[in-house]
Amino acid sequence: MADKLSPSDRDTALAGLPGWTFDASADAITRELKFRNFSEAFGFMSRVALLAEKADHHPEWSNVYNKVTITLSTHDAGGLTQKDVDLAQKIDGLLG
Ligand code: HBI
Repeated sequence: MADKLSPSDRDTALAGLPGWTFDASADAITRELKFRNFSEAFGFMSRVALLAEKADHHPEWSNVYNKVTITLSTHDAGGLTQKDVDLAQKIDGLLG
């Protein structure tokens, strides 16, 4: 199982993920995205789902029309780990 990131490792990781915010109460990172319409939002979610399944690491997320809110945390570890940072980077990579 992945270990929770130390506060300094977390800060270093967050500095490289400017679109994400840290939620201390959940020990998780969150990003909210807006697309032109539902079809683009859902297409993006499909691409994230394939990445997540491949990594066996899955987002908590919600979608309302063109808005997608993603929260990443490692449930097995009870907080933020490198797995979340890796998935956040892959998600950002889809955004071009
Ligand atoms: N996704 N976000 C997240 N956190 C986990 O701990 C996690 C997961 N997806 C699959 C998974 N763990 C499995 O490895 C275990 O639950 C078996």
